[in-house]
Amino acid sequence: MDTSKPKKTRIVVIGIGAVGSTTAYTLLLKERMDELVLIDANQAKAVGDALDMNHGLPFVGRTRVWAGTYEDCREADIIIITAGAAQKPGESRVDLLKRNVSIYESIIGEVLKVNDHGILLIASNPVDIMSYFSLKKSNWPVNRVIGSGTLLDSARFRYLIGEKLNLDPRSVHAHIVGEHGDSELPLWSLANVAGTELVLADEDKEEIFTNTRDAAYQIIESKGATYYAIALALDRICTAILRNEGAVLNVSTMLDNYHGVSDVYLGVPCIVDRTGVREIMKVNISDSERELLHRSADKLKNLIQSISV
Ligand code: 6V0
Repeated sequence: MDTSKPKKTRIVVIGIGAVGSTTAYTLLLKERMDELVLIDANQAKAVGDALDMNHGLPFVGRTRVWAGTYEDCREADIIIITAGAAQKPGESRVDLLKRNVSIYESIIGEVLKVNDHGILLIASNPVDIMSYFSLKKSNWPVNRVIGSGTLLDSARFRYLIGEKLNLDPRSVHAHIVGEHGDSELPLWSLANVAGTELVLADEDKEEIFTNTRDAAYQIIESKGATYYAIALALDRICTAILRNEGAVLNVSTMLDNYHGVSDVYLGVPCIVDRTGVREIMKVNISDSERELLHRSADKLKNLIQSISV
């Protein structure tokens, strides 16, 4: 009889601000892991959040939650990084770049000292570039460095299509790809409900996509930050990994001749399982979508050059 105890699953969240704390709380409510570790430069915030969440355990279950140190990354299966500066009203995601790169430089360096087997799940913006930087800095296999990409944007897109057609967004299959940001693009050529093409007027499509792309600006304008939906998106990715699902999710990954695009992280449909990004799905796209994808990639490549990775 095998008496060895199964390994406990551990998720570490680094950066316990609006996104990190909401993500941690979402993971806790859904009982995704045995151990949840919170790390923040502002240790008091992590300690307070861990205490607050622990007081809720009698209502949800027996997850261990604590405010930790980088040493706790040693046993981590997934390390979610949401540390960084939040977007200010009117500030573009790319303005955050230089501030966040120096924060990541130190965080990834600390993680690497103790962990060489986990999955890095990157959420800080600009997420595609922070993911690219994390891959280069860690030198981990590409499948284990994942950006949240356009998963959130695709969720917003599906929600808005569902609203317009009076349908449950879970029944709407539609993808936003490219940068998580201003140059993202909708793959209308693939959007469907039960394999049936969407019946939407051009003006409706235009309105749906504009509201998808600009959703973050709208929310930040009204309450300063976005965190509920991204927390659910990060939970979705963690679930696909921990349950070895093989789920198709629009995460950000390194592209290698994807419709002619290489050496850049972009959100595209990927198969996600225990290994991380198991496979990139090379979906058929139209010529105009291909052109927009290239434009999105070129924009990010120019930015990557500005941080000389
Ligand atoms: P926030 O509320 O300011 O939290 C950031 C946290 O990071 C704070 O608690 C800081 O103390 C902490 N922090 C800063 N430096 C360090 C460090 N060196 N080590 C550890 N912790 C540190 O920001 P918020 O939570 O709103 O946003 C976090 C990041 O997520 C930003 O870059 C956002 O732009 C990004 N988002 C990404 C989304 C996506 O779809 N990928 C969606 C929403 C926000």
